[in-house]
Amino acid sequence: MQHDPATTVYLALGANLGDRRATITAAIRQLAPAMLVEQVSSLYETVPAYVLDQPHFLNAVLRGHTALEPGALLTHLKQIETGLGRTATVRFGPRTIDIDILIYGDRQIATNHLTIPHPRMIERPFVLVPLAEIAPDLIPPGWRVPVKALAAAVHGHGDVLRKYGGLTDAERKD
Ligand code: PH2
Ligand code: MG
Ligand code: MG
Repeated sequence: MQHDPATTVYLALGANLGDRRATITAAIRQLAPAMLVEQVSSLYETVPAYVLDQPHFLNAVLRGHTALEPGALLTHLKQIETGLGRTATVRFGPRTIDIDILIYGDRQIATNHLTIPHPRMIERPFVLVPLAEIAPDLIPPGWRVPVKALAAAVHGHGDVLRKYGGLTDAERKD
């Protein structure tokens, strides 16, 4: 049997400083060649969670395939964040770009610096709504219900304000 070394992963992207759309687009392009991006959700304007006194976010979720192990993927994502001007600020505070691993295949991981599936995605409308757009029937490892069930519960909450189209062809170009 042929062995496929690539694992399906879901990433969440968020930005609330600078040109949010340009930064998210740049981040997605920089995932290659380490990750093949298969589908990107629409971009959503969202109300900030946890730290309320900060600008609105633009959020998206994508599905990709990678041969990188979780730790190496995390390092790659941190390098992209740094290259796009991310600097250390307060936890949950404003940032030019945030790229989080939501799901890594069927793996459940809990180490000091990485917990997968993402432990707070379950409570985040700004993750659940875009994720349900591209993977409504997905049941994340350890969950009992599909993403769309939880997205439906938070939808209309008012926290996910507006939906923009996905990336244009020009934004996608290599
Ligand atoms: N990210 C945070 C904290 N709060 N709120 C929204 N709406 N979107 C985010 O991506 C976000 C947030 C820390 O990662
Ligand atoms: Mg985050
Ligand atoms: Mg992060």
